[in-house]
Amino acid sequence: MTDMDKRLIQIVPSSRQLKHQQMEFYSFVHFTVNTFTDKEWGDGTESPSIFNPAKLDARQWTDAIKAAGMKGLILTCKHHDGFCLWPSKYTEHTIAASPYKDGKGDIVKEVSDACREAGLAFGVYLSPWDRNSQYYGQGEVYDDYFVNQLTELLTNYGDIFTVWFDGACGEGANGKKQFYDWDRYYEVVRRLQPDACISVCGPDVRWCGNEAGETRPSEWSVVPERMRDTEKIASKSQQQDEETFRQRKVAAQDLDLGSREILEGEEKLIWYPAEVNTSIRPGWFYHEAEDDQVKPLAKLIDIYEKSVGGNATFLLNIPPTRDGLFHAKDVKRLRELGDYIRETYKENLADLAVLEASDHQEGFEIEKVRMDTYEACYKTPDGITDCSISLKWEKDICMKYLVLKENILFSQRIEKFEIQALLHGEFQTAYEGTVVGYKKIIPIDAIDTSEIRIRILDARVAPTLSFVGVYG
Ligand code: FUL
Repeated sequence: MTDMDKRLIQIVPSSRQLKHQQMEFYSFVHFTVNTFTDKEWGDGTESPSIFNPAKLDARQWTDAIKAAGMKGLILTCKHHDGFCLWPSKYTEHTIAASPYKDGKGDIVKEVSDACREAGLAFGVYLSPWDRNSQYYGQGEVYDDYFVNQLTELLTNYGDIFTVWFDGACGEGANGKKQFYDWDRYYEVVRRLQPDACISVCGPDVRWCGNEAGETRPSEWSVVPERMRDTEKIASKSQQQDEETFRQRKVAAQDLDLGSREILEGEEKLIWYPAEVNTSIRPGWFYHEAEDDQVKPLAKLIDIYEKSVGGNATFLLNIPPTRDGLFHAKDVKRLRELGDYIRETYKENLADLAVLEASDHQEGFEIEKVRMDTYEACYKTPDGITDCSISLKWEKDICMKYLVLKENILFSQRIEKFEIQALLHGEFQTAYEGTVVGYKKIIPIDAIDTSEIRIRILDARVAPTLSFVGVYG
C-alpha cells in the first residue's frame, strides 16, 4: 500500500453525510411570488398581495413525492426575492402580509407537518441573496438578519435533514452586495440541527456542477478540500446578472475531481459527495407555458440511473402551480417514475445465483453481499487490489441491470472494474467502469446468460462490496 493510498482511504463520510447519501432521491419545491409573476427570479419589489395559492394542499405534494420513490423534500422557504413562506418576525415581506389564509398561513409548517406525516425528511432552502431586505449589503446587520431567519427555520419546524445554501450573490435593493459570513451561518446550523447536512455552499454535499441533471462518468466522493472553498470564494465574487452566475457554474465543472492523478499532490482531502439537481420542467418555478415540457419518463429514468446509480444523490424539483398544487402532468410523471423504479428493482436475481470470489479476507466472504448492509461486506485480503467474483445460475437469466455498492465506511476504493457475461460459451465484456462508491447502476443490453463475472481490476487498497444486485 502506498502512502498515497493510505491517505485516500482514511477519508470517509460523516454520519450525517452517510444518512444523506442513503436518501438517494428527494425533491426540491420552488414556490414564491415568482409563481404568480411568471418569473424565475423576483427582484424583491413584488407585493405580497399577489401571493394566494388558495387550494394549497401539502399532502397532495407529499403523496406525489412518495409515489415517485423519493425520501424527502426541500422547500424554498425564501428565494432571491426575499418573500418568506413563513411569518418571519424579522421582516414584513412574508406570507403574513399576503391574502393566503388571511395572513394567518405558514407554508413551512404545512409542508413540514405533511412530510412528517408521510414519513418524508424535510429540508430548507434559504437564499442568502435577498433582493428585498433593507439590510442586504450592509455587512453584519444583514448577517444578523439572515441568522435570525435561519434560527426560526431551524427551531420551529422539527428535524431538518438538509440546509441548502445557494451561492447566488448579486446586488440588493440598495445596489450593494453582501459578503456572506458563511462560517457564522454554518455554526448556527451545526448548533441547532447537528444532523443536518449543509449542501452546495456548504461543507457536506457538493453541487455536481450543472443544472441539467448530468452526472460525471466518474463521480468521486474523495476530492481536494479546495473544491469546497472554491464554492465559497466564487459566490463572493458573483455578479447580479444570471449570465455571470452561470459562468461561475461552468468554472466549477472540471470533469475529473478525484482520480488518483488529480489527488496526488493535494494537501488536504475531504469526503464531499455530489448531488445532481434539476427540475422536472425547464424552469425552477411553475410557468403555464411549460406544461408541455415536463421531462419525458425516459429522461428522468436516465438521470436517476446516472445520479443515484453514479455515486451521487438526485434532487428533482417539482414546482407547484398558482393554486398551490402540483400540476396533474407532473403528478402522473412522478408516479410513472416510481412505478418504473419499484418494478425494475423488485427481484434480485443474485438471490438465485451461486456466488464465488477469487479471494476474500476471513470474515468478509462473498456471501455477505446478500445482506446489503455496512455491518458486513465482502473484502479481499489486505494487499490484494484485484479480484474476480462470479455469479452462476442453473439456467439462463435475462440481465438488464447490475447494481454494485461499496462499503463506503471503508472509503471508496474501487478505481476500475469490468463486467463479463458468458455468451455462446465465451466470456464477453459487457461493461467497463471506474467509480462504484455508494451505488453503481449498470444498464446492460438485456443479455441472456447463465454466468457473469465482476472483475475488479484496480483499487486504492483491498476493495469491498456491500451489495450485488442483478435485475431482469
Ligand atoms: C440557482 C437559483 O438561482 C435558481 O433560481 C434555483 O433556485 C437553483 C436551484 O439554484 O442558483
